Amino acid sequence: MKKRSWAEPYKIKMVEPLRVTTRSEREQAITEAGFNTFLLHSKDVYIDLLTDSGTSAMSDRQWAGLMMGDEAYAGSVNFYHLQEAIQKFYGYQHIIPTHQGRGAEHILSQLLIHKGDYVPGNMYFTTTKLHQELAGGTFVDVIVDEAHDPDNEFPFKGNVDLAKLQALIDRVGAEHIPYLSLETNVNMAGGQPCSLANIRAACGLCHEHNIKVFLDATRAVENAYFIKQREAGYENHSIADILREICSHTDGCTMSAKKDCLVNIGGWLAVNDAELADHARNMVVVYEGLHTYGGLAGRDMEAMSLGIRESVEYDHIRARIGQVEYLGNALIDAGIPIVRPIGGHGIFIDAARFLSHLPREEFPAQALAAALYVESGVRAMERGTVSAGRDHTTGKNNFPKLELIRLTIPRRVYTQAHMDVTAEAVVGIYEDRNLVTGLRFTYEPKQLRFFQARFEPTTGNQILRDPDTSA
Ligand code: PM9
Repeated sequence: MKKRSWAEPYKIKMVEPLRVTTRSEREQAITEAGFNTFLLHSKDVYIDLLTDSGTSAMSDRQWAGLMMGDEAYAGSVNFYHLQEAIQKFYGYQHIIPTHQGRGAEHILSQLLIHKGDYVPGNMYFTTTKLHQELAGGTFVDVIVDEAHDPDNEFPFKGNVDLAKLQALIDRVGAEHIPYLSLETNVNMAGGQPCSLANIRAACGLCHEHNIKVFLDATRAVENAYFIKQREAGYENHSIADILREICSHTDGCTMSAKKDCLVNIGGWLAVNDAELADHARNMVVVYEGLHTYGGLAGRDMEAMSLGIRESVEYDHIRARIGQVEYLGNALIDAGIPIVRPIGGHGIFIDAARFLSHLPREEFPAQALAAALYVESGVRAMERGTVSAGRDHTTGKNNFPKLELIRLTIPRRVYTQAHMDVTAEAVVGIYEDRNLVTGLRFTYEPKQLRFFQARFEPTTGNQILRDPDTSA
């Protein structure tokens, strides 16, 4: 049979012009931004692949939903729509809206973690781990070893290593483990999924020991798509059914709705335990807003409830992940070292191999993100040593096994032509990669340093000398 291509399952109704800059404008912009792509002004960015968080395009139905915002302080109709959508598609009973994902992480961590506790998780996420630490806990990585190897093609690199989890239980005792922090489509591993068999087994092991399981459901729909593609027995299940099954094994979830749920702001905490829900409602009114809005406008909750319904449509999720695969395959074909298999929300380039002439102490991933911006106006995010921060006890840099930059694809925003331009830019730098210089800190914030840190090149004053113009 002849190959049948898919195309984006939407047409464009409104456009937002992009500004194309010159190389010297970009050199000036990145220097002023301290070689940190987080500190660039978005007006200076051509294709913005910093994050898929809050950057999705909403549908016409969602924009219409904004007009139906009920901005009552208490009991907004939009809260009940949101609650209904979460109960239907995620299956949890009690819903506490928050301004975004970290608001939910804060509440959950403060309620369940005691000083001296251990929180196992399938790889760290920056804000999640920090909230666990601020509550007095210590994060313990229990992801499978395959996740740390960018070339390993294991289809479920997000899986929990049950032996590592058991070893932690044996070492510290179940009473010092408040919950397993289980992330779907693990962000820092490259957007890699967990299998349902593994989710079932990990949750079973925890529940046997009276340990709860809280899902980071931020990209659970993308995980559900990979289960449908890769896990035997699920090929004929709907995305909605798989999502429900994932959640059914857990005790609740935190959610950054800025990703899967197709909105620009929002989050929620969901739990099945009525008493825990009560405690969470008491906290949300202190830190976020009333328990029926949690820091959100009524219209935001309406857009979210509609986004949840759209997110599980097969055509949507196939095209969303298909676009990421399109970019990934273009880079693989050009010989660029990327994390494989291609993940769900972005392409993760192995900066340590790409810039093998730079030592880890000179932050190759940070340098590559800056160089890519100078080369093309494409903005990527560092996901390596700078993101990993310092060890709290020794004060030394953590050197994670993965030193990556992430080209994150916003949902329903860019076309395949933008993916072509991005791939060409990466290949352009790869050809001149030895010209990229390392970086050192000029300012290092104490927490979540990657957001606001500033750097300077270790040699010379340019991150990437243009071979055509430099002497
Ligand atoms: N993720 C991302 O770009 C946005 C901030 S970068 C620190 O990937 C997971 C798996 C996330 C996530 C945010 C959050 C926090 C929790 N879990 O940004 O607070 O990927 O809504 O969510 C970002 P909020």
